[in-house]
Amino acid sequence: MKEFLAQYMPPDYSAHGPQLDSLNAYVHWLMLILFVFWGAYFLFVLWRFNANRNPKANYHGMRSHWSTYSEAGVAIVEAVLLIGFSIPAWYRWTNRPGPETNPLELRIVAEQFAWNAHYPGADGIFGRRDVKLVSSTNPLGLDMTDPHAKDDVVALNQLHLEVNRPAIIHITSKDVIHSFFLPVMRVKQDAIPGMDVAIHFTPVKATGPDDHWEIACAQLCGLGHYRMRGQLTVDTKSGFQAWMKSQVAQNSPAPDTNPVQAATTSSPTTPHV
Ligand SMILES: [Cu+2]
Repeated sequence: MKEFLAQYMPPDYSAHGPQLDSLNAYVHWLMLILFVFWGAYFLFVLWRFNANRNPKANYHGMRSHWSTYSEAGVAIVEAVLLIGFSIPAWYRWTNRPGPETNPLELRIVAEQFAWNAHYPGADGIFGRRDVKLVSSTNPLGLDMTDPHAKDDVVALNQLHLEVNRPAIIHITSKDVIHSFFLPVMRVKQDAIPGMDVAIHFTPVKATGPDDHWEIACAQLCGLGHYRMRGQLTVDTKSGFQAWMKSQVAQNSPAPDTNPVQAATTSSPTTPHV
């Protein structure tokens, strides 16, 4: 089943991805079994309680305790699903990688219709942000008088991560609800204004020259939703550092350009690579 479904899925390059694909296969098996069982039961009932076979209504109904036992069985199965599967999965989901794994921590701030990636820079501390400072050239309202902000890197529609290094991404939005979706990482999380939702995952493959990995918006967020796309690049350690350096060098855009508009009003036929 997993192999069958994989034909219709994007490739999977994250550490937790195979588990998620296995769960997807189990759910499909379960649904297939339920479909066959309930379909057969439906046909049985049509035949068994046909009006020709039962010309007179039965006023007593079922007298066995079969339904009580089956309901207890359903309750036990649900308890196993909750205690045995959901709670451990929830623990893994909420348990962020510790400092000993040297995670790469960054923010993604969604807006109509772009993704802003905010890296804390060499000091590892995010600069202060103030909504009053938000402008076309400062989409995150970064306060440049804050010493922690000086080395921060803000990238538009570009997300660079490091291979085999856990990433912790704090997801939020400036305007409406968006959904941050990295198909090849098996990651999807709503970006909600006023909330900071941290997700974590580990990319296990660096982007090759022929790979085009997308950041998609998976929530209908307005007329420009279809063009709210970015590019995910997973670098090697040295490649990531080189990219960081290049971003620090060009961190101050010219005041008369609006990077969001420039990137998001490009023709829809432009290949997003
Ligand atoms: Cu969106």
